[in-house]
Amino acid sequence: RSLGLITTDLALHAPSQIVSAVKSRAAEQGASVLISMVEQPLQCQTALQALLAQRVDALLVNVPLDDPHAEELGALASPVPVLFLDVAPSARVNSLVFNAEQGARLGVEHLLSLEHRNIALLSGPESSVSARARLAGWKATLAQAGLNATAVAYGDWSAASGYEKGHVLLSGAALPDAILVANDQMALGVMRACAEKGIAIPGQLSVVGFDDTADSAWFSPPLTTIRQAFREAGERSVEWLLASSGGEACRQVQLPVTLVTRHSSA
Ligand code: IPT
Repeated sequence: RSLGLITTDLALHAPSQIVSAVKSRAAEQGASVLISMVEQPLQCQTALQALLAQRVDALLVNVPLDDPHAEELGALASPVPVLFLDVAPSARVNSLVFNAEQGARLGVEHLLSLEHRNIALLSGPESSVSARARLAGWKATLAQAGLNATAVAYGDWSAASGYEKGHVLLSGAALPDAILVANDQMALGVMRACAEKGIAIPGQLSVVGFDDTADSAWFSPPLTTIRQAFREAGERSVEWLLASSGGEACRQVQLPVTLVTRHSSA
């Protein structure tokens, strides 16, 4: 059996950890994985057609896609089953996605419990469904606490953008008490910006990331973050695809995320 995997930039930690899990579980099951990396969502259609031409039995797509785009790809592949990893729950396709809003809520509630009130967000790109859902969760949780969600900047998931936007968020007249950063790589850049500005983490600023990729426990200080169990997601995707024969009703699974408390928040 062979699986086709269409993925976003593998230089990013989260997608590469998902691919690693997919590859090893597929190998255990005697299945091969053909990987196609796209730089933009628009390239998905070409990638999908190329994989279908190589007669893959099922497809996994880890690219942030808006509902109509995902639905179109699902229809194009039919009857070959496709599972999407980065779509909104509203998309009428098979999906296995982490609960992004819940993740942002857990992060903000943790910061509120530490008595922080001025909680900024360093968001992922506006083009990403998951980044938008994390932003919505941050905003909603602050609103429920009667607080304003004003300080927001947008990065591109890279540490470099975290560094640059971290400088922007920290150069206003009043320093936020805390920053929820939409992924751990950007949090690494924020920490570097803080070090340059002489801002103590967690003394003057608490930082909470998102992902809990393998390096995050080794940041200095070790990063408090929202854990997405990428290995489990990759393994479950393979199980699902190998068991699916196509033509079944849509199956949508939402995976919970958890708060991992380390030393960057106090
Ligand atoms: C999401 C990661 O949280 C983020 O760090 C970045 O790598 C992004 O992917 C790339 O698209 S995880 C995704 C399954 C929502």
